[in-house]
Amino acid sequence: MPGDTGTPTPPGTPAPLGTAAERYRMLRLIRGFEELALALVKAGAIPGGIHPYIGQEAVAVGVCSALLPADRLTSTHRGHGHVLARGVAPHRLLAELLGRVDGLNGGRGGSMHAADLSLGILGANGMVGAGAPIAVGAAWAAQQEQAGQEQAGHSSAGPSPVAVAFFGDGALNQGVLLESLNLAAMWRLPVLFVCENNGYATTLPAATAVAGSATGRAAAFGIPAEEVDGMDTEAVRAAALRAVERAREGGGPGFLECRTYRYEGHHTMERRMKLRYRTPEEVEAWRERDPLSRAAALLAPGAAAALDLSVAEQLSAAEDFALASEHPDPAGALDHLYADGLRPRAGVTP
Ligand SMILES: Cc1ncc(C[n+]2csc(CCOP(=O)(O)OP(=O)(O)O)c2C)c(N)n1
Ligand SMILES: [Mg+2]
Repeated sequence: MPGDTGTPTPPGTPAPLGTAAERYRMLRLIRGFEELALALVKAGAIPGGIHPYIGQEAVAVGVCSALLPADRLTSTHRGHGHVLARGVAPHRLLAELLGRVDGLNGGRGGSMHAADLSLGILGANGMVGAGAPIAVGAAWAAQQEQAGQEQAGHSSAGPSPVAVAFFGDGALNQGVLLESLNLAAMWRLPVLFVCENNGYATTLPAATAVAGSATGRAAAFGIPAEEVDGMDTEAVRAAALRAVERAREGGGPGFLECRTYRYEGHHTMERRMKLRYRTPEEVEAWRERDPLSRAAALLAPGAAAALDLSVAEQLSAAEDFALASEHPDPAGALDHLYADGLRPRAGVTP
């Protein structure tokens, strides 16, 4: 493996997020990762560009800090923050964005399809709202397993795993989300729906697209819902802990609407388009509520600067690692498509 990326954590080890310092470090890691990825898009090294998560870090860190190793999550097209906050090493995710063989998924998934089953990450997802039914399925599986263990008389089965579905305000009008809410409520599934309401679906303001409210949708299905300041990691964490603990105890699904904002464009392509759907004043007002400054203020003097330095070193090693990794061999383009190997078309010799 190229590059010195420090002591590797064993696969399947979630990121430690139990202290305010660990949560600050993760916020900084996600911010720095995204800034590095933006630079690499500009340099032409990341095919297809990315959907930057800058500004929304408190949601990923706050929610993931409430999870246990056996929990599962589904992510979105704007998923780097969720994947890093759960514990994927930045050098593996960066190599994935660059399409290299040492990437998290061998460079085959890229930005919108990062997955790591050892961490319960059931995948980022390019389809708006599509992670919700997957999380509901994972929660149903967990509920069935738990019931099976109880029936078999295993009283020490441990806390019941939960599943988290992250999605944006754009998913609020997708039928699949409403179907997922319904099933989760009917079957009292241990699933947490996390709406990252950043005010826009691409360039469409939620204010002109979403009738009623996000929490009102959950309430219609009898699902307890909370509105949370999505720029405040500790507020998100507290709300996520409340919902997750209730779900583990058999109390059924929960729903958080995290009010947040993306500082960058919807996608890196937007930089070239000169779109004007937000005013500079609006962007600036949200930047003043930056989740990193708020998290740094909770630490001892000098602590944030020391963590910034260690993150910068980690990301520099991640960049070296990713850039030194090979591109996949085109001859293997059809590998991994089927569980039992390549099935050639009739009459075609592989
Ligand atoms: C089912 C579906 N419809 C449309 C799109 C095109 N699309 C990609 S991102 C996006 C906006 C998503 O907005 P939101 O859910 O608020 O997430 P955000 O981009 O704000 O993080 C749309 C419409 C898609 N990927 N999938
Ligand atoms: Mg949005």
